[in-house]
Amino acid sequence: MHKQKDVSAYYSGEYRLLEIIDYMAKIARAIELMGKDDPIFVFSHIDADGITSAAIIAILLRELNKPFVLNFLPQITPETFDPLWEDIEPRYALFLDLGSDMPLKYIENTSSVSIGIVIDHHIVSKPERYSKGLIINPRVWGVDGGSEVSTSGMAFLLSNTVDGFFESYPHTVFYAITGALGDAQDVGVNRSLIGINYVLVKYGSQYGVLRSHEDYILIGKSFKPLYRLLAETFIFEIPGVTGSYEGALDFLVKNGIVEAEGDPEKIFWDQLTPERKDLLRRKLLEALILKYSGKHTIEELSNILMGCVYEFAASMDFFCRYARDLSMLLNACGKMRAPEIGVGGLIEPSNKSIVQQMFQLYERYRAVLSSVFKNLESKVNFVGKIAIYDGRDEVHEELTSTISSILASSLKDKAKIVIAVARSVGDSLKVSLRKTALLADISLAQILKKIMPRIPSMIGGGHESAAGAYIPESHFDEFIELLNREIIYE
Ligand SMILES: [Mn+2]
Repeated sequence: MHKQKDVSAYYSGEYRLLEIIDYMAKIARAIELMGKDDPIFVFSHIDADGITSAAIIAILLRELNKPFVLNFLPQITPETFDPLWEDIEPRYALFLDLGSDMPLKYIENTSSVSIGIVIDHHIVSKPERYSKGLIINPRVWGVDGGSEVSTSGMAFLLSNTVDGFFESYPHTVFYAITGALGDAQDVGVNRSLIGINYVLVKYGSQYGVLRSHEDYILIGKSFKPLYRLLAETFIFEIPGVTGSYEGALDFLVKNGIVEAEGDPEKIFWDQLTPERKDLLRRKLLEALILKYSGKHTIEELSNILMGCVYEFAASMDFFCRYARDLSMLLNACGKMRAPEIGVGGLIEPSNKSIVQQMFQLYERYRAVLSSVFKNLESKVNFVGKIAIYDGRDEVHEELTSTISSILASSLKDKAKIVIAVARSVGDSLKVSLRKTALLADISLAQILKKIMPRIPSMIGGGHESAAGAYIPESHFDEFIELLNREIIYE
């Protein structure tokens, strides 16, 4: 019933979706050859895209009766990955969302490997002929892996070439969309998905698995009571509401949206009548315009809050109604170093205990972040114009990027560079760097490149305004000093 053609029928772009799907069918046949004598080792990234991809592939491998072992990694670095890889001596390997070039190198240069598959959407070098590595990356076909499809979408297309897969697991297309949203690929009009992602939305809608419509985008609205939803929405600062549960509840009662006598824990966004939603919308805009009148018009504010919502509609019980909410839950699992809980929930959505653990991880993630931000002042030190959050004894390394991003916005008038530090493996520290507008024309990636040769065993890289590095603890002060020298006259 669902021939592969069905997917491409929705794609009017000039990209070669049919060609991609044909190639996927070949890869699916290669998978048939794998895992007969030895398990397939699957390595995946710990973010929402990696976790949804891993779930789709795990469901596929289980369906094909293939034994497999799933491992999650924050990234592939020789220090952490080599010992694992050498210990396993895999015959079959499958890499998901972990980049393309590095995994291919491991596959090609390891004698024990007989077939290795890489599914990814990051930038890839010009493809060479590989002897045993197979690569599925949209960029190979000229499709923009940054905005048009992520690893989860590619994993879904691959699985969908297997007969009966979609009939048995229609919800996997919702996972594909969730991965794309987790990677911020909602870059179309009204924050909609584009390209192959859009094809997948159409496909899922056609078969009743999902619905998309426009509404306020308030992340968490399917499972947070309304007052918490407002207090924990940070895209704007709503005066008196953002960051305060009491303030948010007052706001809702005062404006007649929630009754004072009712139990606030039981009132959710989706239960509001259209009239009340409208009233809430107006009151929110009134509060926002007081604060942002110089910067935004009321239409702009309303538009920033509005966007495309992707809703689960398959006829099965599912614990999370919106794809954006699901991507946030999965992301929290990864940040709390428990991606296996996230993938478990996706593989077995009816398993109440594992789903409950997902929500607990999200709550813990929020609690960690809010405790970090509560005592922020006392934990940030300045060296010149560098603000340093030293989380060595507070947080683990997965949290440094979130912390440095948020700090960079709150310290934008005080610091040129904001860094967050945590312990990593061995004696090394993970350092996450963000620059602020005070540091104009200089790229963090460039600065790191300059410093790197001077600090033994440092690895680092990144972009113009966001970067990260691993540095031996004994050289940390030296690193800060060198960093300071680089920016002192900027
Ligand atoms: Mn990704």
